[in-house]
Amino acid sequence: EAKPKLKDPVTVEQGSIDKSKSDAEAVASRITYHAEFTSSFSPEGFDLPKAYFATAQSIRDSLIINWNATYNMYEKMNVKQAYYLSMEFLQGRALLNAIGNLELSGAYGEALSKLGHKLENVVSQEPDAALGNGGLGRLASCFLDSLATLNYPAWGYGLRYKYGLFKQLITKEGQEEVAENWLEMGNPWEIMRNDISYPVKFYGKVVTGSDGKKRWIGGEDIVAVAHDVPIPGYKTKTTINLRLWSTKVPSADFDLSAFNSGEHTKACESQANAEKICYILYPGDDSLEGKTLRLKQQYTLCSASLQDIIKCFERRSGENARWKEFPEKVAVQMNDTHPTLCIPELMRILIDLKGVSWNEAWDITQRTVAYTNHTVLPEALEKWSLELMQKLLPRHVEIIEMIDEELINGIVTEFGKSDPELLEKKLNAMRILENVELPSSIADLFIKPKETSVVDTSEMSKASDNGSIADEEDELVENMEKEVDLPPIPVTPKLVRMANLCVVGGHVVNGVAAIHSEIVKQDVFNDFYKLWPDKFQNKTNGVTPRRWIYYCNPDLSRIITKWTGGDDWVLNTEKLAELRKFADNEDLQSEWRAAKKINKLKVVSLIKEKTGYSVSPDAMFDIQVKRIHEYKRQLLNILGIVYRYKKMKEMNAVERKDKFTPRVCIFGGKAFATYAQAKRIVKLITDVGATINNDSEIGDLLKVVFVPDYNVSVAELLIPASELSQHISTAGMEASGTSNMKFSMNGCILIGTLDGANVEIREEVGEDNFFLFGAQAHEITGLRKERAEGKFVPDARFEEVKEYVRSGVFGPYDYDELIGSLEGNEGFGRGDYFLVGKDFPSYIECQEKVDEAYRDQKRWTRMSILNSAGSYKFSSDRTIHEYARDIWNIQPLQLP
Ligand code: GL9
Repeated sequence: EAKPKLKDPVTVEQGSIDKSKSDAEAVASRITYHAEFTSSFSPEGFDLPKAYFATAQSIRDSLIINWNATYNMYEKMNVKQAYYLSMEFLQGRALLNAIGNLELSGAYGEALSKLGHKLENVVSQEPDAALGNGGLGRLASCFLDSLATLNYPAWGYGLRYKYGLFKQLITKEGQEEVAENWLEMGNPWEIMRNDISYPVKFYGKVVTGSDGKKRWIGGEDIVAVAHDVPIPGYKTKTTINLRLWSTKVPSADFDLSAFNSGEHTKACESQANAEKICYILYPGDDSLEGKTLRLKQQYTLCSASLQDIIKCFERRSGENARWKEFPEKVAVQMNDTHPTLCIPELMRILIDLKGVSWNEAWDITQRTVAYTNHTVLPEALEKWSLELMQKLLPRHVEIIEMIDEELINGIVTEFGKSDPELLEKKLNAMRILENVELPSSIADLFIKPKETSVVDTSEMSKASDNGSIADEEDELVENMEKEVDLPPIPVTPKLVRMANLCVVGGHVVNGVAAIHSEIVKQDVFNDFYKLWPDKFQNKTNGVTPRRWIYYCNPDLSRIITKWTGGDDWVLNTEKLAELRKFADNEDLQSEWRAAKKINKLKVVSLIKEKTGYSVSPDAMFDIQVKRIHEYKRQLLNILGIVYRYKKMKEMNAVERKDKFTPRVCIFGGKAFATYAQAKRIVKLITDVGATINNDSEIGDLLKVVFVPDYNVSVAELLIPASELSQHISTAGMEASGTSNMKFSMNGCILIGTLDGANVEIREEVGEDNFFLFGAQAHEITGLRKERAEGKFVPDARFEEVKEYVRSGVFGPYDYDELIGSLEGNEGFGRGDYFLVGKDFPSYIECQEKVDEAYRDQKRWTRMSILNSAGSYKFSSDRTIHEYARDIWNIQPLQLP
């Protein structure tokens, strides 16, 4: 684009863009005002980056006005408020969403075109706010959108990471990671609150005062500073807040004399130490330093947020503040176990600083907090070294020990001492502390010596679902392995089980899809469930229809609006069901296909730009995008493709065309930086792509592309263009999945296992409109056992495909470690733990059905329409209403 100059005189308009003036003129003058006065760009020119900042700043004014109004209303009304604490928020871009929610799209489009730019080009200047990893972080962001839209009094709390989730480069070697410097040019969406900061302490010691009270003193002090990100609701003034903490040293802490005597690095050390807490999400935790940093991050989030919440409670309640009423004003939701320290932190503040008794503090804490579980992978359920925690948070460990002791007493009371074996089993499963001696009165019941835990040495345990804590066991075992001759010494590190603490300390535990919540009750936390059945709930995930249909798929949205008779489906997704009655209507069908084609064309360009490959928009777009993980089985997908390719090569051109539907197989997703097996999968996909895409015999019949650096913005392009999407995890392992919902909403048909939310999606869209394959969750344990006993006979087609990869058709890389993981019976790391071989035959047979269905475009379009129509349950608005009603007990409150 040419660089237009700013010619118009600047008019300064303060206050909100009122509706009468919300025309292009008013908006344009607001943008030019910011280009001149607020922007951090040089005065000449008005290029795209500058246009983006000025545009964002102009809409930010309106957001601030609404933010303030919302805030003041909450202050005045003193209603109960929910606080969503999460280490991750995957916000993506904000500009289009803000303009759209304020119903200013037309005005902004026109204004920008007057100023020489297209709105869509300006919008695409914005870097993604990638303060998250995958589904868990994106869910948090969808929830904020729904909370604001539905006018619920609620805030999000997180950390302001200086670097977003890494940028992924795809090179000849596979994935490479580089830092994502998303704040480099500044962030127009945040308001730094210099007046809102809290001290956060680490290390030090606990002393008991003459009054018998405990005090945590000494140690390292840092300060957490608030950065507020306004979250506008759709078609409402309600603008809630995402408060992100950054860290620094207390201002008095600068060592001036060291600096003046030339020790510059030393003088700046404490500053650097404090700031690095918020450098990146999930810093590598193989080292003790890495583990310490992660624990500091978690504690910073909990401590700063709770201090803020408590201050707000005291301010709003004034002189009437009564601690036992705290849970009537405050609901704290812990997004997974990362914010577990909320529990001992709230206890500490109440007891040590506010003088509340232990029993009352415990009652308040339990009634205030609730916990969402997002994964059943045992290696992803966080456990922290007790020793590390004791050093970093000595007072919290005392409190956790107390809670553990009370839990032990409770378990003894419940189960009695008459059956020591049962009692021991219960204590082992339910205690918060692991490998920590029991009080002697109870330990005496068990005569036999304590068993030592079995140590898992596999790579898998390090590559947990969210890159979570690989505990000290790994380190110790690695060291042990080096001393070849010595028999392994049993290792029993003392650990704190964060999930158990969450279950004990909160009033509700919820899973994120029906099948997952059942597994949570029947398996992961079964002992707790039997004891407290009422504590356990299901809250099936959802996604915001604003971002995930309305803004990312404008062409489809227009069609939906036309055929459902209005755009109220954006708020009431139940309206989507009305599309059902037109599923066979030829006019709708052809409009539907045309919209898909437009979206596919955008992706054709994206693929060309990012990978250099040319793909045909007439082929079926078959997509799998999600974090790369063995349980998500990208390996099954790529091996299916390899099988397809091999069969094609064995046929002549006519046979090939007859048998196969042309496909573009698209992959995207990041592998955790230290997860070697996941990185090998990325490498295999790109190698297979390089071979197939350059095979002139195959041409447009099959293409395989890996779109680098998958993130929210890329998803917004890929999802509307997809026709088939893959959700093929080993049954029982994907807690929910949320992209499956987005795909279905956008008229994409799913191929998947009966796992996570797939189960419910299939129920809603109808069995005929979902491609199902694979073993079921209840069969998995048996199948694994069968394998381990050497009873599994692999399908010949699976053997053939592995052999083909090993033969070097796809290049010289040694795939033995990857393919070898699918072989043998030895359990983790080998022995096909994720049952790729078991599901392979049913997967490729299901893919043949997909080919057949696609050949009949009428049938396919009908299936596509029925997916959108049946997806209405998966709006995060529905999910949020359920949380508000069943867990938080909050009511909507709207500005006049
Ligand atoms: C996850 C689950 O794996 C997903 O199945 C689920 O949809 C989301 C949201 O509930 O939570 N749990 C989890 O730890 N992650 C998930 O995506 N991980 C990341 O987000 C990195």
